[in-house]
Amino acid sequence: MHLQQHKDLSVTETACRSCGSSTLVPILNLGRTPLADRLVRAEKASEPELTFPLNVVFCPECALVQIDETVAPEILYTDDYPYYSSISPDLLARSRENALARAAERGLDSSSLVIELASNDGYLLKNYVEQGIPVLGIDPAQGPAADAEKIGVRTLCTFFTEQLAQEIAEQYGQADVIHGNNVLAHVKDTNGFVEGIRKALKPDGVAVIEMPHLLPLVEHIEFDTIYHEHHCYFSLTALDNLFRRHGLFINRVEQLSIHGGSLRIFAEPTENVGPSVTELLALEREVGLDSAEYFREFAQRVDALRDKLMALLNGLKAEGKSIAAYGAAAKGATMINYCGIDHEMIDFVADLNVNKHGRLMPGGKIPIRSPEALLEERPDYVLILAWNFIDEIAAQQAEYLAGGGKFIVPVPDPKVL
Ligand code: DWN
Repeated sequence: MHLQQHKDLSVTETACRSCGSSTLVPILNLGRTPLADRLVRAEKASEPELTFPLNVVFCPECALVQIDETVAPEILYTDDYPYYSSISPDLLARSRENALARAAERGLDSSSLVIELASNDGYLLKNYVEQGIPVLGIDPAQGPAADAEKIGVRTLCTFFTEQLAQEIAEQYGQADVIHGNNVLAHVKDTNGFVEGIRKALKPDGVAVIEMPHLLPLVEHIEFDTIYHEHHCYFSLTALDNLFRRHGLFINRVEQLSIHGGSLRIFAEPTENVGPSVTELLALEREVGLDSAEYFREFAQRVDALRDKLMALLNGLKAEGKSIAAYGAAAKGATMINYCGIDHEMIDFVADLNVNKHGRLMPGGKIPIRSPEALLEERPDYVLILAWNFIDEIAAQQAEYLAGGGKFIVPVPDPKVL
């Protein structure tokens, strides 16, 4: 991969992260933005933040959509990286279903091994531990990894690499099942990561990998899911090209509603491609997801969403209405910073994750508080930045809504619910 080194905090890629082609087509430029999960300490509110270009490009050779700036992982995933998977009961339930289904399908037992890449706080692997199935979690975030160990999920607190895969295979044996949810997009060395999956997997094993799906991202204008942690934005077409390059075949795919629309792919060392894959590949070809033309109007649709949201929010402020937000999500940082929303517009952001309380949203510097603040302050409106959890949040905030409060959802079409 040809890199143009500048500074020591990020590099600009001049070649595709998957196939190495240098013919990259720009499709969306979100400008220079702060790091989405680098929440600002209140005492540093007046200090300038690190910002980096957020520029989305398309590779016509292998159909991969990607950003062309790679920020050093040590900068992205600081020791107080705030993301904990177990915050969402819905996500926990889906993860349990996933684990139980894999254990049953594969006949896993005490002689098996299940590995999860980006195992976070043990939210998924704990379901295998309960059944006496050996597990190994891998996650570089110290906080979540420590929480995983507390519930009996053996965890290596480090980044998964091709080299580590080799060491794991020698020390623990190869895995029957390898999970990896919302991690593939995050890795700097995309090819090395997939090659590592193949090396860590038994010849008759299966890699069950989840990632947001590019099709709903474009169809529903989910541009806020674009931030520096996410190097890639995957279509099944691009995934198929990537995995085949490493001797792994996507034989099955499930389409999930989580995170605004995701894929769960089942990749194996032997080719046995089923109809779920051939049908979705055909749909993506029919839509044109493998051509730059498909993305031609995406940038204009993003700007139209921004303009409509800002007209709505500015109108409410002009009427003297108070506005808060819910979900100090990484996607929320992209949303507020691309739209120019800050603490003048939004009084605070409510969030269940206590690790985020007292911090400020990157860029907009909006204070993050507990959800109880919605009942304490009773803002007239709440902008739902974590719109992907709208049902859970509405159920949780029933009292606020019953008292006359109103939600605003920004995606796919900004509106008051
Ligand atoms: O890829 C990633 C996705 C999976 O998670 C990571 N790079 C970072 C993170 O992105 P995100 O922060 O946009 O994801 P979430 O999970 O959509 O963020 C939801 C936010 O909302 C969290 O801060 C937790 C919070 N939350 C809440 O306050 N009440 C979530 C739920 C479900 C709730 O009921």
